Amino acid sequence: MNLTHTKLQPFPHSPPLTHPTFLFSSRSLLPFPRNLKPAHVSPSFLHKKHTLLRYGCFGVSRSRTRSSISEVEEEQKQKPVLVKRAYAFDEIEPKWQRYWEQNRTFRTPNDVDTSKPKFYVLDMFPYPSGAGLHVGHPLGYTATDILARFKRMQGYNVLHPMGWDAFGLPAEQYAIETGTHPKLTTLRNINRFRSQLKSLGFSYDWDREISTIEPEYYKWTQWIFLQLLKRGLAYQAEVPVNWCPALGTVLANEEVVDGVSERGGHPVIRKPMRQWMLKITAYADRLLEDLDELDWPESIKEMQRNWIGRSEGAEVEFCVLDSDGMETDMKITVYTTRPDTIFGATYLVVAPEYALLSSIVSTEQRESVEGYQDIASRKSDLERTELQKEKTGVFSGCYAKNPTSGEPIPIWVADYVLGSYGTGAIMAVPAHDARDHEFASKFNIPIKWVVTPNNGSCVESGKAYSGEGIIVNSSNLKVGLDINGLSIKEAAYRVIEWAEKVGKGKKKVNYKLRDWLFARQRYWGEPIPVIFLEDSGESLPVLESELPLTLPELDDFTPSGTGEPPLSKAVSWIKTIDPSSGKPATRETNTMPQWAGSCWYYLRFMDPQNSNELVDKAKEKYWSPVDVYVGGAEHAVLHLLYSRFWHKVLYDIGVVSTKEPFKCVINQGIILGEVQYTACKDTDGNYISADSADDLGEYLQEIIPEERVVKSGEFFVLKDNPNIRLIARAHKMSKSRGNVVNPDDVVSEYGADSLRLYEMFMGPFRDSKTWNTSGIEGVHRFLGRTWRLIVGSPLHHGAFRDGTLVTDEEPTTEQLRALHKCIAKVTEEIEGTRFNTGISAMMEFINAAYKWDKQPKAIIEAFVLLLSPYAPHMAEELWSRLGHPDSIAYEAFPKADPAYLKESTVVLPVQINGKTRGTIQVEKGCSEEDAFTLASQDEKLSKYLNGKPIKKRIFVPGKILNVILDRQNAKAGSIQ
Ligand code: ANZ
Repeated sequence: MNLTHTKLQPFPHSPPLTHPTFLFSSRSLLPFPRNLKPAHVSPSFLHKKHTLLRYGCFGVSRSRTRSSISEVEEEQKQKPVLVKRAYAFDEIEPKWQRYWEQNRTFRTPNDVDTSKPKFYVLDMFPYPSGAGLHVGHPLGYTATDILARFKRMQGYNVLHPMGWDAFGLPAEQYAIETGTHPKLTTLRNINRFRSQLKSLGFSYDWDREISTIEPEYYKWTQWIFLQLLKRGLAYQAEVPVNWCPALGTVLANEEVVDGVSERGGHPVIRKPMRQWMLKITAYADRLLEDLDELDWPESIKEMQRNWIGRSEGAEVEFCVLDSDGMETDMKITVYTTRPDTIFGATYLVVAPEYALLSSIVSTEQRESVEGYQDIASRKSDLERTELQKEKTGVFSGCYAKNPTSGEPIPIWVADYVLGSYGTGAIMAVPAHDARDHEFASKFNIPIKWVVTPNNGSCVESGKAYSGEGIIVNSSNLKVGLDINGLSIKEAAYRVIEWAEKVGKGKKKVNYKLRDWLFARQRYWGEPIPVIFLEDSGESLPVLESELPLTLPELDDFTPSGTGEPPLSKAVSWIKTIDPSSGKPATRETNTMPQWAGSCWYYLRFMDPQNSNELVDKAKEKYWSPVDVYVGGAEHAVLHLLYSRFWHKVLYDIGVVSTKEPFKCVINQGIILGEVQYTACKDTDGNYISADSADDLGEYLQEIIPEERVVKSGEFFVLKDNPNIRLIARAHKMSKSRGNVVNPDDVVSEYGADSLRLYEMFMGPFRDSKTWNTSGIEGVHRFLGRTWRLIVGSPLHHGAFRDGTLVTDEEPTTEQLRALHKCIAKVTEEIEGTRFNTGISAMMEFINAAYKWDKQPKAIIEAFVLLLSPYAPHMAEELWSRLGHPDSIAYEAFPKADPAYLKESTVVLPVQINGKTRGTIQVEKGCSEEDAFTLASQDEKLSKYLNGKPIKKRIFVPGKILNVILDRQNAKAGSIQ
């Protein structure tokens, strides 16, 4: 697959930068001809700018505020609107993007000097969807870019790559609907993503770009599969899938909504089919233990622990009885974490899909059991457990013997027991398990208490007691077991010991984690490198030397209708010969799931062109592990667990040198759409306050544009009627809501540096935040101020001068103090990934610098270096204007000098006759006399002090100055 980049023209010598105003048509946002000067713009039309930004450019739904904004829109259609550029980002940014591209500035050479420290910073690579980037993408990408640029400047070898997780369902669905080959759609989307990312100035090493759909890449995905197969970690099994008879296809979980197909709403059932599975369960313990070492958010680690779900208990056999109550050869083995409660097991439950069910069910009950099995087959595990409001079940008509009490207990079939966990059968103890209690109460099954609370209080009969306690009612000398009086822990131990002795059970550790279903009945995925001999059906791996096994070309991607994957239509591809026996064989037609390619891509970035190995050993040793991995919290479990699993297998076979792939994982927060204000109205159309709307029962809602809203205390109210409180809510950005912000629009309006800065400034990196257009205007103004401070205001003809305003003077101590404070803060905040507060520090610096008469070069250069990871385009431009011929990207990041960080002045409270009347700012070592002089000169304090006789001064250096006036003399003086 050809992923070569489009050739770029060499960039022309940079033109003088033009006037900082830019004109857009309200409809198209195309620049107006330059000769249209601001003088042509009427003031009323300037006033509309704000409205345009809110409702025109950023894709905020027009329909949702139809009535309120239609008027404004109508006016906008008539007139062009002025948008003020704070500086000429539209010229600077493309210029530097071309420079970086032509000079391959961010290329990490293959032969880096490995004596230098390394920093591998990675984004979760995107699925290149047809919608292009949304503003959520640049949030994480800007953060990693800042880290990459920062570390480069600190002398690290930095690996900062980007690629595409490009197999997937949407391209295939689009192919089915339109006949367009998924490869075409995917490549088109990749091109769009790439150019969008480049327009944001990210410092990726594009020479290392990879895509999971390239045969040179998936050759190694297939190679890993063969290694798993060799070690018995890939196997075939009959596993239930979502089968839609009407569509004749297997559906992915995300294509099934409430038990019907998302497309067409046809019923979907769970049907067992031959599938490839990966034995992730063999790694369950290691996946659990090694979590402790990782610098990951505790919440993700906890989610992974729960997903793996280790539980310790026992398997115990219950003998099935015949209709005469006699023991048969049939046994039901249950899994329990509470063997101590076994005397209280008053019934057994088997899952509807329990394999032995048909052989135990009585003739009378067969019909109702089968009906129940059919209904249960349509439900997902979630619907059967968490979402199920009321327990359901049917009696099997058959009994088993409780091995401890010796009593016959009924066997029920219920879907709250899952076939896929434990043994698919449980001993139900209604006295001590809430689910069993609910079930037993509903079906009138006896409830027997076998645990009593330690404190001697009685158990409540209305619900299960699952706490600590002492065992009661649990002795049967006939079977040699008496656990009465023991704690639940001791009792559990004793029951397991007894079961092992009499051959009726054993200790058992179970995991919630299931083996990974590793096959899809789809076209657009990696072919599974396996063939089946035609005569015996035996499966054999494709030889490693034959990899990659490329995906055959197909014109028809529709499902076959029989459940056979679309690849079964590639008739000539399927037929093959087993090279070792020469026997005819057919190829596997299932493809790998979407997770496959993303399981190991971080390794390929270390050595993307290697055709002999997945990754060169020395390169892997140098770059592993990924130092910082940034992405959405939605990948907390599956992606991160699957890659850890593959990584551990690769570790075991010597391909990688570390036990874990990602040292530190950070989840960026979600960006919610702009806050939407809604007013409530009664049925006559009168506004009512949101706090009283609920009393009204029925009321209408109207979306109110921000211009008509003001904040009042902690609430938002209508500007023209503050009694009307509004509902303010931010929603997830979604196409249907129409609140999606397109980063391209922001870039063309404010520039990439402003977008980058804004996304970092919105709030703490890991928190969810709401989009707010005026926030971008704020950071854009800051960049404009920075530009004007260093370059100056535009000249009379609108263009900016060449070079800068900086002077060669020695900086003053005050200037050095301001700079080093800023260096210390920005460094500390980048290291702590608190990017927002780093920006505040730079804003403070610029505010301070505006008060200086001169801008010494040494100070300004250091500031530009600080700014460069955040706003790299502007920084490069300023750096070159400051006289540096090379890129700023590898310049040393400034270091704070502690000598300038010490606070040299203190604020001293001044008391007059014991009452604090004001403060003065004094040097730290300031004398009493100097402090008093300063106080007497202070505007506020002088009126208490001047001309007044003083009795006493109390001065505590650095803490307080207290002046006691001589009242007596003062009075005497006035009499005289
Ligand atoms: C008797 C009992 C008594 C139980 C009691 C609990 C409390 P975890 O911790 O999740 O592993 N169980 C076993 N297999 C099941 C299945 N396939 N579907 C639904 N439930 C199943 O939970 C293990 C407990 O969940 C087991 O211990 C079993 O109920 C139930 F006071 O056995 B117990």
